Amino acid sequence: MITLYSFGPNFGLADPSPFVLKVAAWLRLAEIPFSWSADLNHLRRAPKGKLPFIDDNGQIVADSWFIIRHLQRHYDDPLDRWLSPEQRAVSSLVEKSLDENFYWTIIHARWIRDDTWPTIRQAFFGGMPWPLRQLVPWLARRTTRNAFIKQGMGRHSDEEILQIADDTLRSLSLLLGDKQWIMGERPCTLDAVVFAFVAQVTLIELDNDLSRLARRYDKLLHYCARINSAYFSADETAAG
Ligand SMILES: N[C@@H](CCC(=O)N[C@@H](CS)C(=O)NCC(=O)O)C(=O)O
Repeated sequence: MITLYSFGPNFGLADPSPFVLKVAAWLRLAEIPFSWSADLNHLRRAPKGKLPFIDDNGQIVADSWFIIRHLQRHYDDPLDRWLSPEQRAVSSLVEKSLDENFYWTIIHARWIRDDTWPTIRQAFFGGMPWPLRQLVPWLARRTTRNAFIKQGMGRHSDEEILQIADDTLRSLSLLLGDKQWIMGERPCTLDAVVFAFVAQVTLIELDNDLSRLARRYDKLLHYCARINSAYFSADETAAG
């Protein structure tokens, strides 16, 4: 049995991390059973200091990219077997674009902008006892802001960051077109990836410039809503 170590449901999604949601969506699309183990404290024992990681019958694998490559190897590549080499190449590059670039536009909307930060702070740290409730979010936000600046996204204005997000969303919407799945009639790894990232800005119960922009892409919005309701139960997406 596979255990997926996660943060836990929040804001109407099974997980507020696109990386955790990517692995969960991949397992659901591949029809491989798994159990969730949701706890913020998993970060302390995470092999790479980040979530997700999995335990696959005693084998620990960390990082969504390595987890999916592990699952592809061990479960006979159930989602991408039918893809052409060109489709695999596109899938690989789009995943990297979302992991390494679009992700930071989500960080900007949640952790950097002052409008959404109080909601994030309350959701992630509100249950901590005083004075940790004051100190930990302040430190976490400072660490995130430093990483955001060092990564490079933090050098752009708010408008430029939205422009970058808009370009990605427009490209994804064009890639999807009127198809049911990104590569045609069957789901593949790229569907898990696109769902995981786009749901974080369309289905998420947060209202900010990025979510308002993303919801204008109604094909992407409906695609995410369809996958979310077909593959995740209401119990899984309800914050405990
Ligand atoms: N490359 C990693 C990224 C994972 C990642 O950044 N996870 C974030 C949540 S979205 C995390 O665990 N952050 C906690 C921290 O950095 O302390 C993957 O693909 O799994």
